[in-house]
Amino acid sequence: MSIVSNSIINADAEARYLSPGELDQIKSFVTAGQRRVRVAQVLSESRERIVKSAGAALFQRRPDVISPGGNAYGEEMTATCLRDMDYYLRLVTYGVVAGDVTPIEEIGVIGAKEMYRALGTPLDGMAEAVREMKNAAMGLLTGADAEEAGFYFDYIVGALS
Ligand SMILES: CCC1=C(C)/C(=C/C2=NC(=C\c3[nH]c(/C=C4\NC(=O)[C@H](C)[C@H]4CC)c(C)c3CCC(=O)O)/C(CCC(=O)O)=C2C)NC1=O
Repeated sequence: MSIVSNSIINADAEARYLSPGELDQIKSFVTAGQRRVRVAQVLSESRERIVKSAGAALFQRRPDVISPGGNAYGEEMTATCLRDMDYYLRLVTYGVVAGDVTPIEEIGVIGAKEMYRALGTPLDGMAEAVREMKNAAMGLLTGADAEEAGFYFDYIVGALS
């Protein structure tokens, strides 16, 4: 949930106006808005490139996942693996725009480890995939933009580890 809706829910629960502290936080959120939208645009527009190059890097580093017996072995499974990478990149853009990890947490983190364990998908491979997407994204962003996006990639890596 964004800082705006969160502050409103908290304030309204006590039937009060937004506090000066809450308004300050909302002010920084709004001030950084253009940057966040720019970052989300770059990532969305470059999604194919990011997933493709990160996938290649992952399979080079972890040939076992696409080898016989590997979870992503075979054309269909490899495509599903790349699809999952695209899912997490999409969630990064949600986090960037919201300025908050909650959408990522709700859509792609809660229950994810259990799900991947049940599927036999190696969690360290999944985390490595997100790390490789971060690397690819860092090549397209600089300074505060890179830092902003990096935070959400790191959050997912941490959550899947
Ligand atoms: C947006 C929220 C969301 C997520 C996160 C999600 C993940 C997700 N990944 C799945 C499968 C899968 N995920 C992978 C991924 C990989 N295997 C590896 O070895 C690699 C490390 C990795 C790629 C980096 C693979 C290969 C499968 C298919 C496994 C199977 O069917 O046996 C499945 C099982 C159903 C299906 O095949 O679609 C789900 C639900 N679905 C969602 O809706």
